[in-house]
Amino acid sequence: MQTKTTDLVFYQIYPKSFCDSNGDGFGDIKGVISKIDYLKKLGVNAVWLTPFFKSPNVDNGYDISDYKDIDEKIGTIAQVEEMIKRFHEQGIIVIFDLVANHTSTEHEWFKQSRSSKDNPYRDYYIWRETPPNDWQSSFGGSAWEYDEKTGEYYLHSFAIEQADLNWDNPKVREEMQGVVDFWLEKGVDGFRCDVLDMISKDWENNLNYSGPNLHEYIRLLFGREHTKGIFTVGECWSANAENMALFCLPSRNELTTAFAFQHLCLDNGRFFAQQPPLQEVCNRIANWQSSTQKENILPTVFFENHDQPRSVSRFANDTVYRYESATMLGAIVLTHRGVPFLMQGQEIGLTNSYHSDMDEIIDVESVNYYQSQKGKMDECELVQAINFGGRDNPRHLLPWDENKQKSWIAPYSRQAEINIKKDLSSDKSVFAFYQELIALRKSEPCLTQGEYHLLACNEKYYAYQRQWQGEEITVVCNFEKESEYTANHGEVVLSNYQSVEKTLKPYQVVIYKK
Ligand code: ISL
Repeated sequence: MQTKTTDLVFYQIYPKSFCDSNGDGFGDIKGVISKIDYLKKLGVNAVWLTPFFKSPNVDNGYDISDYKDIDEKIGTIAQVEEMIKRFHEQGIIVIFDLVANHTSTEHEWFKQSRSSKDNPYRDYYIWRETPPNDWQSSFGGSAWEYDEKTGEYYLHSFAIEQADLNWDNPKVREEMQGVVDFWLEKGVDGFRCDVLDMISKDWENNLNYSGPNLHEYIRLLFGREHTKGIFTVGECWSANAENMALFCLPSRNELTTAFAFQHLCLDNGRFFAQQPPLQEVCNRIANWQSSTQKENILPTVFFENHDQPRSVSRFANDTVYRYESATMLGAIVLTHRGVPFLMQGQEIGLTNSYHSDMDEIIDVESVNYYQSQKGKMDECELVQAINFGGRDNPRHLLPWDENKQKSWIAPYSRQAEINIKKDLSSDKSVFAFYQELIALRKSEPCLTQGEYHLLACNEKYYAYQRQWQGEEITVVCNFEKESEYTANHGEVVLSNYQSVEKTLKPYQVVIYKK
């Protein structure tokens, strides 16, 4: 990998919804290839593609039935290799998703495993005569599913159709090393590792994550001679200021960085239609910045991914101040210390999508929640909660223009008003602001190398500095109300309003340099 880790700016591609090259309603690899120019123009130099492997798609590709083959609607292995080559030609690195905790129940390993208790694959999964605990599936209901054929229960931390692998079986570890190597040989530069801290369970303390062998298992994947230099980012819900270094200190040969979620856990649960206070969200980012800096490790910086509602709707204003909100949130992601990640569509300020007809909602988590609450909760409130927090929000087909296309998922409800073509030709283009932010990050080592210092995070604004070799870049993010800000931080290098006055406007961001 040639680009220095601190210089990376990631863009997350959800292949099924990025660009559909043949009009069958599914985004595909050819579509991705056709838009490399667009990503180059934006300025990103790294992409993460969510799973596009063979899958029955109960959980949109996170239920893999063959790790070494790809979904035929999305393309062929030859096209994937071509895509990697084309990205590399443009100086863009490519990481894939490694779903190591579980497979689809349609995976050959599971089919064998469930067929009899003495099948050689039986121990690839976690079987018990009776449920040993009351673990719940993330998507609702017990995490233990009774299987009639052999009269035992298997563990599924997610959907019933996603069985947890038994990492304590050395064969499973070897298989997963094989998966990593298979894609490295095809040219991929690294992996985003799905729920990585769940591959070792802590049975003793009754936790389905952070078990005693977790770090050893991660090193088996990424601490091998040929895997040490690759880029890896773990999705680690248990990552916090205290344990982050255990995952990411370079000397440990585990991960390059990790996604932690404290700043996205302020909603009182996913289906609770109320914005968390932006001040608290920023406070948590600030804490994360300070603690990782102290430990000398690199954090990630992000607001969105394919599991999160759109940030403008969730944290700011998605109507009159949509442009200002989207650009201010973009500035936060792109001016901190660490590795920034953008979700496709964030670069044009896509909002949540509104659907009153619940038949249009298809994500397994939202559907399960709707079924479980229907009749118990007020229907309007329920619909609102699902629209506000549901995982379909980031997954609609990317609106390249105003024309709704045939699609596997309902189209984005505001496509006529918000789409890429329109944004690119607008005076207030969110894309153009992101371009400027990324260009600024590339041209100012202070933003990639500099130290982070919190100036203030109060009910009015969040202000912080980056400092490097005598240079100083200050970022002031005003929240929803006008507020006075008189400190002088030097010359203004970027703002999302035409003018910068003593009174900061709603969602105004100002970047100063001294
Ligand atoms: O979305 C969530 C439930 O509210 C999260 O807890 C989510 O399940 C968690 O972030 C793990 O996510 C990852 O693994 C899941 C998959 O559905 C998500 O899309 C993926 O990002 C199971 O593979």
